[in-house]
Amino acid sequence: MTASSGRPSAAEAIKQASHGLRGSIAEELAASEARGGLSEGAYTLLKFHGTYEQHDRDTATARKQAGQDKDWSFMVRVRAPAGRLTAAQWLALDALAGSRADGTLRLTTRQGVQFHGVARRDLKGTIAGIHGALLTTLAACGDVVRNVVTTPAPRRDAIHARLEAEAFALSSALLPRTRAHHEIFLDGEPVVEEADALYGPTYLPRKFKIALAHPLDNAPDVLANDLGFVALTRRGKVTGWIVTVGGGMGMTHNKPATYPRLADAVAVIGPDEVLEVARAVVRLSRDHGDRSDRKHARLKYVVAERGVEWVRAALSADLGRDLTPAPALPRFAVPEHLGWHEQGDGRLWFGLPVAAGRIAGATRTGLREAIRRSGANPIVTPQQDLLLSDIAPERRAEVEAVLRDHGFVLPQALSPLARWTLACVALPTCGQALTEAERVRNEIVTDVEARLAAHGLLGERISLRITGCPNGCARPYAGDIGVVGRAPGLYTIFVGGDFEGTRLSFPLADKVRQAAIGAMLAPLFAAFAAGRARGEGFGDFCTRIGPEAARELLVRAIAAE
Ligand code: SRM
Ligand code: SF4
Repeated sequence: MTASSGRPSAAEAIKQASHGLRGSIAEELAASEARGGLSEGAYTLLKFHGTYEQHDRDTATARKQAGQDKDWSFMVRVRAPAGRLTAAQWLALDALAGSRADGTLRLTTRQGVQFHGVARRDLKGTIAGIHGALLTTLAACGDVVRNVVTTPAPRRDAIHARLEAEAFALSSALLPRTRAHHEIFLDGEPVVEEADALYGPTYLPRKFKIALAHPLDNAPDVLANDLGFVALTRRGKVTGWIVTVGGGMGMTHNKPATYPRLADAVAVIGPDEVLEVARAVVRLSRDHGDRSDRKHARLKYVVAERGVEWVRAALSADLGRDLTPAPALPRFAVPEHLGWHEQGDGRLWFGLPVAAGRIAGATRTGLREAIRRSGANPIVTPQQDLLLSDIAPERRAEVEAVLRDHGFVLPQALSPLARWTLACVALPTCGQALTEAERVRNEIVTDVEARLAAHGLLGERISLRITGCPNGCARPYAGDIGVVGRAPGLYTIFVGGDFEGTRLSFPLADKVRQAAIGAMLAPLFAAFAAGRARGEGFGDFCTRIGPEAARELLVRAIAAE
C-alpha cells in the first residue's frame, strides 16, 4: 500500500545513484553523433530536465525493414507557470522552433509549450535557448512538481493577480535544487551541492501536479491534479483556500487497480498558507507514495486507500498544527476565454483557438506577426489555446486580420464542440500512443458535429477530449465526452463527466472504430435532445440516466439498424 510494500522500482535506483539528476547524461549526449539508444538511466534522468528521447513511429517499420535505425529525436517541454509568456519569450520560442526543432510549437494541456523533432546535436542549444528567454525545462517532466497551472484569463483584478502570483511562487519554490541542469545544459561550473531538503535523493515516487482555481473558472481542471487550491473570496479578495488532494487521470485498460480519480477537499487554509501546505503535501507524497510499483505511485492511490481523515491528520502532524476540515466545494463554472475580452485595465485579450495546440507553417508565421505588431503577451490555456493579452483596443482589427489571413479559424466560426475539444499529441511522437489523437482531432470533431446538428444540438456547449491511450493527457475522463485510444484504430468512448470538471465519466462503448464514434454517440444525442431537463448539460444527462440506460440506448439503436 505504501512505500514499503515491495522492492523499489528500477527508477528509484536510477534516481538514488544519479548524484542530483546528473547520471551519465553529459557523457552520453557528448557522443553527439550517436542516435538513439540512450541508457535507461540517462533516458530516465533526462525527463527531469524536461526532455524525452522519442522516435518517429510513422517511419519505424519501413526503416526497420530497410535495416535502418529508427528516426530518433527529442521532445523538449517548457514550463510556463500559469501559462504566462511575454511577447519576447514567444518570439524566442518561435525562433527555436524554426532553427532547432521540427518547425512547430505545441501548446499543452498544462499550459506548457513543447518542441518536437529536436536532434541530439541541438538538444543543448535548445535548452540553453529556452533558458536565455528566462524560461526553463527543468522539472517540466520527471518525478517532481510539474508546471503549476491556473485560470488563464488575464483579468486585471486582485483575485486573478493572486492566482497568478501563487502559481509563480509555487513553481519556483518547488523546483529541485540541483545544479545539474546548469552544468549539463548551460555550461555551469560543477559545484559541491547541498542535499535537496524537500525532495531528498530519490525525489518523488512519481510526477506531482498542482493547480489553483477560482470556482467560477475551473479551466485548469483543478480536481484532476495531485494538489489543488480553490480560492475562497470575499469583496474581490482571496480570503482563503480549499485544499484538494488526490486527483489524477492515468489508468491502464483492463487493470482495475489503476483508475482516474478526482481530488477530495481535505482542508481549508488561510490566504497566505499555500506554499507551506504545498510543501507538506509534497512531503506526504514523497514519504507515502508507492516506490515499488510506478502504476500505483501517484498520491491519488494514497488518498483513495488511506482516506481524507488520514491525509488531514498526516498533514496536520507534519505542519505541527491542526488543519481545519474543508467545507463542501463550491459550484464550479468554466467561462468562455476565446474571442475578444476586456481585461479591466483598458486593454483587451483575444482568445485564439489552436486545434490540438499545434502551431505550424502559416499559423506560426501569423502568430509571430500578430505578436510582433501588437506586443501581445501570450498565455497558454489548459485547453491548448492561446490568449493574446495586453492588446491596445486600436490594434484589434489588425490582429484579427493578420491571424485570419494566416489560416487561423477564429472562434466565431467554430461550434462550441470544436472550441472545447482537446486532443493529446499521440502519434507519431508519443511512445505510449495506441491510436491517433491530434491528427484525427478534426475528423472526429466533424463527425460528432454532424451528429449533434442532426438533433439540433450544434449550439450546445459540450466538451470532447481525445487521447491516444488511457494515460489521459487530455483529461478525457473529466469532460462530457472522452474518446480514449484502446488498440490500433479502436477507441473506448466515455460519457457522463461534466463540463465543469467535477465528475468522472463512465465507459459507454469499447473498441469503437474511429469512423463509428459519431454513430455511437448519436442515440444518446437523440435521447438528450428529447428528454433533457432544463439547463441540463450532455454529461449531466448521461449521468442522470445512468450507464445501463445509456448503453441500452446504444444496443437498441444498433438492433434497429
Ligand atoms: Fe501526459 C506521459 C504528453 C498532460 C498524464 N504525456 C506523457 C508522455 C511524456 C509520453 C511518455 O511517457 O512517453 C507524452 C509526450 C507525448 C509527446 O510526443 O509530446 C505526454 N501530457 C502530454 C501533453 C503534451 C499532452 C498534450 O497534448 O498537451 C501534456 C503536457 C503537459 C505539460 O505541459 O506538462 C500532458 N499528461 C497530461 C495530463 C493532463 C494534466 O496534467 O492536466 C495528464 C493527466 C493528469 C495526470 O497526470 O494524472 C497526463 N502523461 C500522463 C500519464 C499518466 C500518468 C499516470 O499517473 O498514470 C503519462 C504516462 C506516465 O507518466 O507514465 C503521461
Ligand atoms: Fe501519449 Fe497517451 Fe498522453 Fe496521448 S494520452 S500523449 S497517447 S501518453
